[in-house]
Amino acid sequence: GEQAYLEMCQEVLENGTKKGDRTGTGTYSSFGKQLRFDLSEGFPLLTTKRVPFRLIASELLWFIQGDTNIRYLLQHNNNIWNEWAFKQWVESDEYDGPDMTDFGIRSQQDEEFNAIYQEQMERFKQLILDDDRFAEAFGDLGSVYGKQWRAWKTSQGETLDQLQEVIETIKNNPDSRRHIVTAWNPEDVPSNMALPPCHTMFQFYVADGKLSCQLYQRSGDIFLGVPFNIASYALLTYLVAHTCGLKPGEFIHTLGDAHIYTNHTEQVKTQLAREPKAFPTLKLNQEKTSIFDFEMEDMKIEGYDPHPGIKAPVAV
Ligand code: THF
Repeated sequence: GEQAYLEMCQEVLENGTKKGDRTGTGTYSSFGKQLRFDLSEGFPLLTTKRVPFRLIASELLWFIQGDTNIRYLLQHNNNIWNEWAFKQWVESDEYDGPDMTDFGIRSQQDEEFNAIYQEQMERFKQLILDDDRFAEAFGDLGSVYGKQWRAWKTSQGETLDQLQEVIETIKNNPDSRRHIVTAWNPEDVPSNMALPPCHTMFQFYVADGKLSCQLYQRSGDIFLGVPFNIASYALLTYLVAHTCGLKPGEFIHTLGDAHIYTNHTEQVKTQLAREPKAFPTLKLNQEKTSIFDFEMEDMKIEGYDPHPGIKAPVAV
């Protein structure tokens, strides 16, 4: 449960190696961690800080629908993928605004630059929402999750719907040991995508009428990303179980490079000083029978009483 998450935070802060990273921020990092959540004990939305379920649900629906364009996210007032699309724009020939080199790190260190960056980001978001051609050119993140889950490109030039197929096999051959969806496509890494997938593959497992899921995440941003990732895969497991007439079992989260960004240290300490509460429950619209028909209003969190949110900058 949540205690295991907090222990992992503590452990990485105390014993993690100080490591540089792609984003230039710096991290404390450990390799090979695992968390387990019993989904029958509630929905694992962390309580030691508020985690916005709305953003997790709209991001997951975006993946499930096979969408890779941030326009859908912006229409749902979800800004968590903006920076990666923005980067494609400011690095293109079409961009005519002020210099945005290393905007991620500079916006955190230089207030004057941050104001200019925010202005360009607002302009970017409006264009994505209002201009079809612009959205097509710069809103698409390429071969990210939605693409690999729903329309994996084969060498024959056809597409494979991994999510649909895994659901069919769970229904027809539950004992199979091949209930796998992979997002890691070596052919597409690194040139065809905004960011190579962090959630490289997941496997389902059926026993005693319950569906479990294990995720292998190659890289995990413990403070900002991991609470999202836990809730996201828990929600996916609930939705697939619902579609297959099974009860949700366990979610097992296996992490490769598990890291805390050095500029999240104070936030993590604040969180560690808090007492976890009971997990909330997830209510799904029982009238919908397929994961592919779910919309935002079909998923509700009840009994969520977290400690306040804790703000932190995201490394780009
Ligand atoms: N890159 C990094 N550095 N960390 C990540 O967690 C991450 N993701 C996705 C892709 N690249 C990543 C994007 N997911 C937030 C949460 C998840 C994200 C990105 C950002 C975030 O900032 N959450 C805030 C709330 C934001 C808001 O309210 O708009 C939070 O406080 O939780 C790993 O999947």
